Amino acid sequence: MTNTLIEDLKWRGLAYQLTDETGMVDLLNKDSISLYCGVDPTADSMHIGHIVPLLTLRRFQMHGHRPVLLIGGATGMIGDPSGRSEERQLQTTEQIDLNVQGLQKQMERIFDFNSDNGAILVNNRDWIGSMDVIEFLRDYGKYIGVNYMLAKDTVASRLEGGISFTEFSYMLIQAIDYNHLYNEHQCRIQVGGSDQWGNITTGLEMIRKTHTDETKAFGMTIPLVTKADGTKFGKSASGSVWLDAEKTSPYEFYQFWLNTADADVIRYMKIFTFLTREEIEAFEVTVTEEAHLRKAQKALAEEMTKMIHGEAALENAIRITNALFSGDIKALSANEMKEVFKDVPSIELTKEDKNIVDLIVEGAISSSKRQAREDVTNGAISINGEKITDVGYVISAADRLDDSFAIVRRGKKKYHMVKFV
Ligand code: 545
Repeated sequence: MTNTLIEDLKWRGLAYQLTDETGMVDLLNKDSISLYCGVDPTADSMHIGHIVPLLTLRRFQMHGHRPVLLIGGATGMIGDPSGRSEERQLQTTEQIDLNVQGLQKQMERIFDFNSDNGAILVNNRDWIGSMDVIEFLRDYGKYIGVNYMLAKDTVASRLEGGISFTEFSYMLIQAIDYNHLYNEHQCRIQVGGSDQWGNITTGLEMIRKTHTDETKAFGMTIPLVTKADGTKFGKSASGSVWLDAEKTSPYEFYQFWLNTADADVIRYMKIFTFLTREEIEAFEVTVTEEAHLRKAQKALAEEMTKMIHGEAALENAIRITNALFSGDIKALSANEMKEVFKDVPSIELTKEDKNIVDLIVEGAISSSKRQAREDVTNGAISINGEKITDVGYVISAADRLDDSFAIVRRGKKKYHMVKFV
């Protein structure tokens, strides 16, 4: 027997490990279910690698199932050893509370909270925070053997280098969560990245041990997103690609997806977008037949920017991209210029009126005074998108954007930022 959702997840390359595929197919064909995925508030924003399991939950939601989104206010106080070779630094409660708020806002962008199968947000601090040590050890600890825990990858790989009792116990808390959500929200599947396999299966063990009836709970992991050239996915020149617009601007976010290699773009469309199989297969044809048009990259960048930052931010990102491409940067606001040109070579000059030739010589934008004069008369120099051909032109306060900088372009594509201090 098959199930259209599971078939779709497999086609997208999202089903890495399933604890019992036949059982899961059976369950999904019979019922609408609830399922969950957890995120620990170790940061105030997720980056694009973190959202793949959440997007997968959203796919379940589109098929009529209910996503339960767990934010780990309790587990975040402990620190998941999964995928880590060293002990984590404990975080303060204040920091965690701030992070919880940030993450909550980001989840709201991905899910539908209002329909009949609207998403539910939960925080494990609500049931773990009030549990006492005796209850923990008697009602839960008793069911999971230390040898079982020692055999888990995340612990076994740390035995030599050392692992605290705190991090060793982490899997028990996540297991109690699954048990709790199985009872309280009828969650039947837990989804996570491949590093979560041990935690998820410990949850299934806990559910089995604390229920006498035949339990029907499953686990599923998502593969790590890879790049065809072997480098790490999700990094741009300036580091991780965050969902938070303050950390990664919508323009940079758009650019990140736009720069996807042909060898990766179709795979990413399957993993990250809600475009249909037919639509993605049509893009696959364009990648082989008219790759230079980069239609798939544009569609991927649009879908992702719209989903995370909204329509208006997407339009802005496209406008900035076009302005840079045509060289017509007059269309940009001072803030947009500052952002777009933050990585071009910059020089500092004092805040005073300055002749154009002197400015480009002092800024080493042209190589000599003679060259600078020639560049200006030839029309090769522009200030803030305005061509300057008069060698007597004086850069004054009127040319200083925000009274602090100007963008000088030499030739077609060489941009410099002059900072006035
Ligand atoms: C806690 C309690 C539960 C169920 C799950 C958890 C969280 C889980 C975990 N997950 C990771 C994580 O990263 C920090 C995000 C920064 C904002 O640690 N124990 O919270 C990652 N997760 C997404 C994927 C992951 C995983 O959020 O599952 O594999 C990364 O892709 O590492 O009851």
